Amino acid sequence: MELLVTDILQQKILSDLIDYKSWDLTDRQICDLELLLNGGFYPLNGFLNQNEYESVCNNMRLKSGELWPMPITLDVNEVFANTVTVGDKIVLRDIEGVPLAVLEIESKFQPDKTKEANLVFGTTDLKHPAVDYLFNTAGNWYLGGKLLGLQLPTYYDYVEHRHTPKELKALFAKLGWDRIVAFQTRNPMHRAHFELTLRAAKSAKANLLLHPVVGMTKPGDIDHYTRVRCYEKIIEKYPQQTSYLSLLPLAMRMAGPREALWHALIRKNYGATHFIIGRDHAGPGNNSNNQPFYDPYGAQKLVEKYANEIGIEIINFNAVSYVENKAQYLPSDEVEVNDKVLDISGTEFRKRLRNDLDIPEWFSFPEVIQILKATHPPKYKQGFTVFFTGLSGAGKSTIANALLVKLLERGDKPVTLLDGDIVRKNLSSELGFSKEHRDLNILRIGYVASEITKHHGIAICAPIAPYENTRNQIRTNIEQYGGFIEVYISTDINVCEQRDRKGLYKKARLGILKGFTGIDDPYEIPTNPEVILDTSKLSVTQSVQQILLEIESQGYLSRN
Ligand code: PPS
Repeated sequence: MELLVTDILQQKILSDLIDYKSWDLTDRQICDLELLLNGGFYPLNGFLNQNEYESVCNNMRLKSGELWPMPITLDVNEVFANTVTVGDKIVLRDIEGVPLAVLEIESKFQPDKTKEANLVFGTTDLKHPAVDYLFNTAGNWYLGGKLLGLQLPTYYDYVEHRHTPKELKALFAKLGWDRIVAFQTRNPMHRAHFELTLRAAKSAKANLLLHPVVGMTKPGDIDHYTRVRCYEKIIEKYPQQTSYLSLLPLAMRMAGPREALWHALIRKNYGATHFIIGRDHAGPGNNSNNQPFYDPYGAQKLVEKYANEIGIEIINFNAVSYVENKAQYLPSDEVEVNDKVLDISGTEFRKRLRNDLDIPEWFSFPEVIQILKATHPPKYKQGFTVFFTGLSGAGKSTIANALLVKLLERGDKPVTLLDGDIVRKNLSSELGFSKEHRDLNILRIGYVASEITKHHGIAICAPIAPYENTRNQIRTNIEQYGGFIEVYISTDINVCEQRDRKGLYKKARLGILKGFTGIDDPYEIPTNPEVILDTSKLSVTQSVQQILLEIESQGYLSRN
């Protein structure tokens, strides 16, 4: 059931909006709001209030007793929470400020995040993406209440593949499909997925709904544009008029078993009658001890328990494997002792993609490989960032400039130098040297470098960047797109102070300049830099040579 108001009511609400406070929704909240409004999260009628939240976390049920395993909450920061109170109406807006819904606040509370993490995800390990999100991104206050939907978020990409539950159900009715098996995925589909879905549809005597998630998936996943191009090729491989592709704007939590139950309920809302649960459904990979977060068959076991009340039939599927001597895919329990099973691991597959090596047709369709190869260029075609860090006067700028010249001489890719002083003049002229301002300065540099890297260029950054956490944040962002080579200029502070080219150490010692790095402001030594250089022991040429060798050994520069 959709929560969107009628046009007349919408006009009235829009004229009242001026009196309401506004909350700008985060990417995840926009996904959640869309499914709340379009009925994908039925029976929810808004963001959970405290009672419902506790009931969902503890029992996977709403107060009414209905099954609902995932807390859907509107998290806000303390500053905003302090401006609103129970009974208020607030406007929820998208990133461009378009009002999407009005929330009537019924409940405002501070969650016990540790408890939530343990109950919902079974862990407080920050390697779990949703736990990390909970502790490091989500606000500390939750607002709960009913929603009045004004409009659904607008999309311009793949509009033809996007459907609300109502639209999808109407389409199935028109096509005369009354048995529909839904397949969830957040990855490009290869032959094994194709065979598995085909078998599932055949065994259920049902039509197939490819229902990939295009909202938020696991950080580091292949972007949805690339994936949808692959799905468009795959859907053509199924027997005609048996299968349909529709995109689901869900923000996944990677919560394994609980998530599988949630996925099944959502697919029921979208009109599916059957849902495939495979091995390690919605698993987030390994924890900090290198152990899987969830039992690979935990999802199947949990959903099984609720089989009688979920209202959608589950098709459990073991992994399928390619049996070379039979030239076909078989479920693992049908493989015989003497069969020769072929496999290519995820890591091996990525390596082959990146190095433009052969990927056999039994593993994936050539059309899919072609799309993936185009978006995974070999390393020497990718961009990278060389990120210098070190004290003032350590020699960052000198080496960065010499590296710039060497890279320009080679001419492989366009190079941009983001030196500390240049950035402070052009990008961050209003900033000082407080922790907050330094972080902002470094994050801006990191953002520009990530854009350069994404577009296959070379960024050389040379700020002090004294804080490890901020440097790591930038690394994570840039490594999605290409290389990140951290170069720690380890020159001792005494040497830097003796050099004192700008006379700043002297001023800092005299107390005229406050908060100077290394004197009365901290410098956190990098734990795992790719290169360490002490400019009191190495010449500029030697230093640059070491960096070039590191870049080459990582494969980001061609040898010819
Ligand atoms: S940071 O911490 O990364 O944002 O610093 P950065 O943008 O690299 O700017 C450092 C240059 O600013 C001058 N300067 C200071 N440095 C450190 N601490 C304080 N308080 C300070 N005030 C001014 C200094 O010249 C730095 O340049 P380099 O090239 O590192 O010597």
